[in-house]
Amino acid sequence: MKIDVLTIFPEFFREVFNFGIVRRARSANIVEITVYDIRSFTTDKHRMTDDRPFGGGDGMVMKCEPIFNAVEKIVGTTERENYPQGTRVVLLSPQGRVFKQVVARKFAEDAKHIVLICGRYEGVDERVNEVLVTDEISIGDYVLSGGEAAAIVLTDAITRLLPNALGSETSAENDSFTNNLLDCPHYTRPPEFRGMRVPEILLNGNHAEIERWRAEKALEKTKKVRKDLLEGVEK
Ligand code: 9WO
Repeated sequence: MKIDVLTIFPEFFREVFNFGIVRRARSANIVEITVYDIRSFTTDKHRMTDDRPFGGGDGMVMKCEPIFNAVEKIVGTTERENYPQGTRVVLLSPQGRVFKQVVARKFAEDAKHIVLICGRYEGVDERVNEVLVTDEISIGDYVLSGGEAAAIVLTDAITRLLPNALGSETSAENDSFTNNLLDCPHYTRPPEFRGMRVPEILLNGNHAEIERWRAEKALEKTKKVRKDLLEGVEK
């Protein structure tokens, strides 16, 4: 899988992909992540990535041209219909459909090449969305100062689902959300800390009972804080 990030703040990504599962997946060539500076695709003297909004109003809008140039260079074409099979050009935006574990799974399965476009200022010229973008995606109902943090979220969530990314010790099957449940509580040593005991059942070595306890706790927690997950309704 190839993941390319388009941003006016490439420095933002300097270290984030150098830790844990993502770092290991990169080392093992399971994923290749490249961060591109949108400014390097400008052609004007002042290397402008933004300009004033048509129709007036506050703030600036990101220009089409450098983003079209970037996609043309990186994907090979600016015609969505002609993208190589498995190409996704994603615009991170609060106006997009909401990113969920099922979406991460779908991308990890089908996508070969993901281009993540990070907006800044008041937004991106809509012609980018109309022509280049295959998926407009939001990571949740809040406004950020730009798409960069969202691009990190997608990259992390998708990379860890790629075949062999997790290694043999762990599996994505037990992850929260795989079965529409939140995760169960976890404990480690010591068995008593400042008077707080680890639940006895986890210490007795009966794995069938432990699995039953974990399932029960996961369900309890989900009912309490995320009833919508159980009802299968969007919230
Ligand atoms: C601002 C705003 C205010 C009220 C109602 C809707 C609104 N949408 C926006 C908006 O899209 N602002 C963006 C801020 C403009 C481009 C940079 N910003 C941003 C936020 N980029 N990406 C996000 C974001 C948020 C959640 N998930 C993915 C991306």
